[in-house]
Amino acid sequence: MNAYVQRVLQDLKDRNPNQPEFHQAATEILSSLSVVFDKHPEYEKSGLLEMLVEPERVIMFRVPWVDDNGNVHVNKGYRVQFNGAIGPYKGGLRFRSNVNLSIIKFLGFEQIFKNSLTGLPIGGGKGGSDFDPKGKSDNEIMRFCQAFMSELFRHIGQDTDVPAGDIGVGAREIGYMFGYYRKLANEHVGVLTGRGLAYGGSLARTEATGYGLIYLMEEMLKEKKLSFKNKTCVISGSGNVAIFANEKVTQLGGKVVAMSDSDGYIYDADGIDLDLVKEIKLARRGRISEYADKRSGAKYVAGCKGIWSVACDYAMPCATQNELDLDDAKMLVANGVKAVGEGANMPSTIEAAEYFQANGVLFAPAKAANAGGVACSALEMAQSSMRSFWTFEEVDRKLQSIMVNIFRNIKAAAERYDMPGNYIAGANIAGFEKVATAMMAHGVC
Ligand code: NDP
Ligand code: 2IT
Repeated sequence: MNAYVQRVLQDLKDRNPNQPEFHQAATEILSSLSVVFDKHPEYEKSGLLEMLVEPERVIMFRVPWVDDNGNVHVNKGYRVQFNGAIGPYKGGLRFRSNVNLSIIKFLGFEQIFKNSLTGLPIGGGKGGSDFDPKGKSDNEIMRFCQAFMSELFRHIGQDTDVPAGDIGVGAREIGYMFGYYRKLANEHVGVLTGRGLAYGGSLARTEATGYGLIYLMEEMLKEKKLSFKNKTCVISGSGNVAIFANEKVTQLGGKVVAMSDSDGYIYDADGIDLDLVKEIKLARRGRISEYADKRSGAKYVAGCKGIWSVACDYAMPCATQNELDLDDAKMLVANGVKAVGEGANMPSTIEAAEYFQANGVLFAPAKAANAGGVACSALEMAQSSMRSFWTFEEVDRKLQSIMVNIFRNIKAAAERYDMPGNYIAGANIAGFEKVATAMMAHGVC
């Protein structure tokens, strides 16, 4: 590895102990960038990498709220404004009990390069809370969202930082947070994305991450003259990304035979009935196990990891970080998987991703493959600024062309550095280049 890159990576680990997810994301990205730094010694003189790995601002705050029984709870709130060189900070908010600073920093760091890959003017940020929405009443969710926004509102703005959803934050939470932002700031602007259509949202934002993943994979598959037609797919998760990835695969003639949630997975050899999954997971916020109660012929298996033992042509991890490890990758390869597309952020461990690549599996890394969500968020920001709306077809067409361009750019970057087919390196390099150019222009600041 380039000596400068190695030194900054070691320093990052020493100065940020107990942040394993952040170390993992930084290791993967910086390893790929080594070849770029070999060619650009001027970056070291400018301290570019030291600035890049340090968030511009980390906001941590308490979120006190009262449950339906009158008990007081105090959660941790986070917003990491990682890099604003190419545009306002942009990235989701995650509400999940395991959220901590390491997870928010890994997500924020990834987001810098992902957002750059979209070709749109958005910087990288991420936030969230260790609040667990499971089992909470609507009123509890509303009070929590209001408490969270009562601090966050002073740090965000349509030209400063524009949060959106992620795990545990969907249309309901965005609605409550937007309502409270508007009350506190007294302005109706595009300060959050993923808004409802009645108050400034964009058509196709709900579908965008899942659809975008499949659009990018389609383009990648074309390289080997493959498509989704009559192919068997496994998609982990059953949230926003997983559901709309399934919908697009099905539209393209593929068959999804397994999906999961954090408790276990379902297998349905006839192809999963997506309307039933939507009814269980979106409409009722239920458990995926209920699917097997309603469909004879389908089975439910406890434990979400087992999903990778299901044989498939294409696998799409769409749940969470590190959900697919080396053993899972070996199982998938042994069962004949031909392509993997990451819908979740960093779902494969470094070893698993390397194993796929070493065994000839087409591999679309998260920061390229799931960029459709944030890209569509940027389209929502554009529509808000114009005070106008595009049709579903217009947004979908723009999304598709963005995903095709991302694939072409990551492919070209990998080839430029003599690593044809290595889309992990291609995505990291292509995402980095624009951010580096902007930061060099801005000087030491
Ligand atoms: P949702 O909250 O809608 O769904 C999350 C799904 O993943 C649920 O099925 C959930 O199961 C499952 N899950 C969450 N944590 C775990 C875990 N520790 N182990 C196993 N399963 C788990 O979130 P999204 O669909 O929006 O997000 C999924 C992934 O996609 C995340 O990595 C997110 O960062 C990424 N992403 C999301 C984008 C978006 O626009 N929403 C954009 C780009 C990336 P359960 O029901 O049991 O909680
Ligand atoms: O990880 C992600 O890209 C997201 N959760 C979406 C972020 C956004 O601003 O739409």
